[in-house]
Amino acid sequence: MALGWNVFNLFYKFKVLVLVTLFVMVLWTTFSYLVDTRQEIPKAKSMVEFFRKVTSLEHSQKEEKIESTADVPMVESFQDPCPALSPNLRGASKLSFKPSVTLEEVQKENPQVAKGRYHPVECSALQHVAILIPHRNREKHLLYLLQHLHPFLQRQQLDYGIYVIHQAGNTKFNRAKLLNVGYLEALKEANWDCFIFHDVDLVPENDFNIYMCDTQPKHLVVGRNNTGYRLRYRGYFGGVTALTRDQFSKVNGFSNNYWGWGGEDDDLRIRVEMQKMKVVRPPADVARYTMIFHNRDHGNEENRERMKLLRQVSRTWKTDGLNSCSYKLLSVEHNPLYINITVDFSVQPKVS
Ligand code: UD2
Ligand code: MN
Repeated sequence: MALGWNVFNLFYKFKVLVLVTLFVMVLWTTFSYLVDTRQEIPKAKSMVEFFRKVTSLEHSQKEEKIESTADVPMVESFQDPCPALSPNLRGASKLSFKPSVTLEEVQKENPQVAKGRYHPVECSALQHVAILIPHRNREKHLLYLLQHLHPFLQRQQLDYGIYVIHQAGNTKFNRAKLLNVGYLEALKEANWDCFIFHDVDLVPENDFNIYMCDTQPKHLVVGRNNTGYRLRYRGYFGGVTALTRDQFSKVNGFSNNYWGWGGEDDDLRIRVEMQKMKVVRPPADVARYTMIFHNRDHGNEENRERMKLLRQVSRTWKTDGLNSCSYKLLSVEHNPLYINITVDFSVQPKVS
C-alpha cells in the first residue's frame, strides 16, 4: 500500500513538472514571436518604402502638386500606389508589323485610351509620363509604333500621354526643336513628371524596359536589330531618352539650331554632362529595339554644320534651348490615340 502511494505521488509530481515545462515553453515561444514580428514589420515596411522611393523619384514633388493643383484627378488620392514592378509584364516579345493595319483597328485594340491618354484603374501610377514623337511623312511608322506602344505602356501601369509633334511645310526637319515644342506644349495641359523623347521608327522589344524617369537622364536604346543590338558608341544618346521635367529644364532642353540629320542627340548629352549628370541605361538584354527600315528622308539631309555646333555647346546652351524656342503653332488636336501638335518653323511667330 505504502509503495503504491509513493509511486502514485511520484507520478503525480512528474505530471505537474511536464505541465509546467510545457506552459513555460508555450509562453516563451509566444513571447519571442511577438518580439520578432515587432522588429520584422518595420523592417519590411522600410524595404517597401525604399523601393517605392527609388521608382517614384518625384514622390514628394507630386504630393506638393496634389495639394496645389486643382486639376489632378480625385481618384489618385484614394488609391494605393502601383507596385514598383507591374505584375503585367511579359518580357521579350517577337514583334510583327502588319502593313495593312489601320488606325481604327488600333483604336479598337485600345478601348481604354482616350484623347491620347491612359491611366491605370487598379492603382495610382508612380509617374505621369509624356511620350514625345517628332514626326513628318512617316504615317506607317507612327501606326506601327502606336499599335505596340499603347499596350506596352498599359502593361507598365503608367499614367501616360502620347504627343506627336508634326513639322508642317518643307523646311529642313528639326527633330530637336520639335521635341522642345512637345515639352512646352505638353506641360500646358498636364503636370508631367517625365518625358520620353521617342523616334517614330523605334519599337521596344521588351516591356521590362520601363518608360519611367530615373534620378539621372536615361538612354533606353542600348541596341537595335540593325546594329546587332550593340551600343553604337560610348556617348551615344539617340533614339529614345527619358528625362524628368527638372532634368530637361536644367539643361535648357535641346538646341534649336540643328537643321537636318545628326548631332542634336550628342548636343543633349553634352548639356547633361555639363550639369554633372550621368547618363544611365537599362541592362542590354532589356534595352532592345526594332528599327523599322527606312532610307534618309527628303528634307532631313545630313547636317554638315553639326561638328561646329557641337564644339560650341558650352558657350551656347544657356541662350539656345527651351528659353529661346519660338515657333508658329498651327494646331493641337486630341485624336483618340495621340495628341497631334502641328508647328511651322518656316515663319517666325509675331511678337505680341
Ligand atoms: C538617329 C537617331 C535619332 C536622331 C538621328 C539624327 C537612333 C536610333 N536614332 O536616327 O534619334 O538622333 O539619328 O538626327 O540612333 N523624322 C520624321 N520625318 C523625317 C525625318 C525624321 O518623322 O522626315 C523623325 C522620326 O521620328 C525619326 C527621327 O526623326 O525616327 C530621326 O530621324 P531618322 O530616323 O531619319 O534618323 P536615324 O534613324 O539615323
Ligand atoms: Mn530612324
